[in-house]
Amino acid sequence: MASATYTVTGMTCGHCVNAVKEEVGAIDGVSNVQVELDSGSLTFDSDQEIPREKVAAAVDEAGYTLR
Ligand SMILES: [Cu+2]
Repeated sequence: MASATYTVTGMTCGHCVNAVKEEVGAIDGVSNVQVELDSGSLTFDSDQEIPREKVAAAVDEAGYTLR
């Protein structure tokens, strides 16, 4: 089990948080996605290391940017 922490920029409300949670949670092997609106903090667990590009693509898909 691996866990990862990133920072997401561009989120302004609870809908943004949910959109990021949904897209990142859809990555194969990812669980327990936590997103904090104020800090932009994104954390999740995964059964194996998830490449940063994959996380960035999911966040981008939601409409936000991985810093
Ligand atoms: Cu929003």
